[in-house]
Formats: sequence, structure tokens, C-alpha cells
Amino acid sequence: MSDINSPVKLYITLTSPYARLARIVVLEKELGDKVEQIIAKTRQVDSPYYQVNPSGRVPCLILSDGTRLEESQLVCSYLDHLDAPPLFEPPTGTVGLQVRRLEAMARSLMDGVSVWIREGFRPVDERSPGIVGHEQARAARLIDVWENEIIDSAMQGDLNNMAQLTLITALQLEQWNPEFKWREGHPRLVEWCDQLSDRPSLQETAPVL
Ligand SMILES: N[C@@H](CCC(=O)N[C@@H](CS)C(=O)NCC(=O)O)C(=O)O
Repeated sequence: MSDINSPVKLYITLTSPYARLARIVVLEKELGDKVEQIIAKTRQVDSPYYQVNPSGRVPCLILSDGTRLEESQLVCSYLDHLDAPPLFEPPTGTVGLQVRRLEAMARSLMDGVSVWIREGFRPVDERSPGIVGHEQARAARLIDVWENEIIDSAMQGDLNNMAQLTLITALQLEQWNPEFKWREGHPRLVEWCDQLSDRPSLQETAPVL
């Protein structure tokens, strides 16, 4: 029988930026005793993890009744509500729409740079210069837009929404991908990123090289 008080199981890898979002929420919400974190073996033939999550992706949360949640937005939202009050829930109305709009744009950056990084992990003769060029150009366009959007009040102040959390995680993919050179010509974004990066939850979950 499931025990409502038993910790939920959060499957992660130490390299996934999507899992990192969930790991940051766990730290920010101080959920250490309510969430057991388990390293999953992803991208391996016949990984035992496929019995837990057939999609093979992280993050994935298994609730005490066995319910499986995947997709970082859903996982983060569940974790954020696990021990009320939520810290990252967008407000209702126009301000909430603005936060969601910015979160979607930050996610576009993260998705694109993740594809770019994945290309780099493929054997040299399997890499696609076309995909790399496409993602490099997408990232450059989005970074230019972010240089202006970063002054939006939703992005400023203390860490309190998923738009901020997703953007900082996407920008810090520079630590994995030396070709993701977004800093030059974007002083406001540099200042925003560097101010946030000392935060303990970000330090503790920094990308593992
Ligand atoms: N849209 C998903 C993306 C998750 C995702 O792609 N995770 C990658 C790690 S960065 C993964 O688990 N890949 C393993 C695989 O594709 O088999 C989310 O937001 O959670």
C-alpha cells in the first residue's frame, strides 16, 4: 500500500538542464526530506530506467501512489506545490501571461541549445553541420531579443518564477558548450546572469562537465 508520507522519487541526471530545473526547485523549496533524487541511466540500450519511465527522459517524478509525471514544467509545478505556498507559480491575469510568455521564450533557447549540445556528443562523422548552424543562429536571435526583454519587471528582483529559472539554466549551458558565446554585446544579460549565479541552488546544481 502506498504511504502518503513517503518521499516522491525524482529521477534526474547531473547533466540535464531540464532535470536541473527540478533540482533547483527542490533546493529553493527545501524539499530535501520529501524528495528522493535518483540518478537515471539515460540513452543506454536496455537501461533499467525504461521500466520506470518508458520515454527514457528526465526529469521524471514518481509519486507515492505510483503515478508518473514527466516534462520539467509539470514536474516543477508539482514540486512547487508539494509544500505550500508555491514560490514559482505565475500570477493570474496579464502579469501571469507575461511570465508564461517569457518562460516559453527561455524554453525555446534551452531546447535549441540542448539540441546543439547533443550534436557535439555524437560521433564526429554523424554530426550535422546543418543542425548546428540552425541552432547557433536560433540562439543568436533569441539572445538579441533577451538583451531587451531582461529589463522586464518579471525577470528582475528575487528568483520567483519559471521564466527566470529557465533562462538562467539555458544561459549557463555556456559551461557545456564553449561555442555558445552569448556574452559579447549583451551587457544587461551578462549582469543579470552573473548576479544570479552565486545563488546556492544554482551553484549546487551547476552543470557537470
Ligand atoms: N521537454 C522535456 C525534455 C526532457 C529531455 O529531453 N531530457 C533529456 C535530458 S536533457 C533526456 O532525458 N534525454 C534522454 C533520451 O532522450 O533518451 C522536459 O522539459 O522535461
